[in-house]
Amino acid sequence: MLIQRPADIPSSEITPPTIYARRREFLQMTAALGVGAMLGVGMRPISATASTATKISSLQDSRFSTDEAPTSYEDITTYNNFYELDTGKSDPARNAHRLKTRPWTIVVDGECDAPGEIGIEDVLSGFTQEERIYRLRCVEAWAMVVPWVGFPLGALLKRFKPKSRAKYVAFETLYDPTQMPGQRRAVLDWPYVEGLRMDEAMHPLTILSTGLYGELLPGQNGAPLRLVVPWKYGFKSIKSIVRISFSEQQPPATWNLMQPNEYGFYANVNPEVDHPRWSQARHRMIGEGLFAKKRPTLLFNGYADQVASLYAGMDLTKFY
Ligand SMILES: Nc1nc2c(c(=O)[nH]1)N[C@H]1C(S)=C(S)[C@@H](COP(=O)(O)O)O[C@H]1N2
Ligand SMILES: [Mo]
Repeated sequence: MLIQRPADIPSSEITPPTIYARRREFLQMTAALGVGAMLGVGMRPISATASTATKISSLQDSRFSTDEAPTSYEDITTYNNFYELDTGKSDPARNAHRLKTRPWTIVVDGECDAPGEIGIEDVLSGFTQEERIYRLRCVEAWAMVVPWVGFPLGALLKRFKPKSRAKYVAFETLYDPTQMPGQRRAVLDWPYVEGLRMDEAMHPLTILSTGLYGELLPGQNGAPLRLVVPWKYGFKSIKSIVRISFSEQQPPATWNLMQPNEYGFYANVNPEVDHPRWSQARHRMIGEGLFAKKRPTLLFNGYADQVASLYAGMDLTKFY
């Protein structure tokens, strides 16, 4: 969430030669096996990390995907905001190995008839995993297009039978300074928390993500389970979730608590509402380089047809 410095722009826009070499090997291998046709959109070229990543089986394509070209796997996994793994954009990728994501349990409680918990393996096998290519926009005027793997948050929420008085859903990230070195300093008020209104949480565009590019999520992107809300600024997409609670009252949200005049609870992408320290009217695509032309930002990040009705009658300059 810090102001972007030119040094934050990754140098990974050029695919390193070793990756090309491995990709050639892989192509030769798959051609020999007669499975070359399997290499389609959404499959990434083999890279140095491929050997450690686990493929997610029986993936379905989603009708909610954008047809924009996805950002490279390298950029998506090396240019991150995850302050628990430190504040530099390349720090999370370096520190992700400290995060232990198995076993992993998510507690679901609060205003519901069937509170309980669910293990990550049951999340992976119990909900249909879809590939959804979403544009995610961070608040500091950069965006990525990410082939997420995930499933609708609403499908999980329903299992715990929310009561009718539950008007909001609160989320909490793991707190464990032994695994998350960033939590040893009070950069933020730990644990990271976020919230959605119930109708936002139940909206089919809102997903819990378990992976990207067909593989399990890397730690730096919020393994093993993170939120993705494509019409909101990036900070709403809370990572490494351990608790989900239904509540009657609007729950606290880390950045909103920290700087309420800069980060609202709603955080809907809105070109007309500037951040006090920068314009939000245009944005840069990560991977296109510093000198590429910025693009105009769209209301609700381009998802207005699907979500504008959720905010009918609300003054979006007040509820930013
Ligand atoms: N727990 C936690 N979740 C978090 C953050 C964080 O620091 N801690 N950063 C947020 C911000 S500001 C952004 S832009 C996105 C970045 O997600 P990405 O690294 O997968 O692109 O994660 C969000 N979720
Ligand atoms: Mo962000």
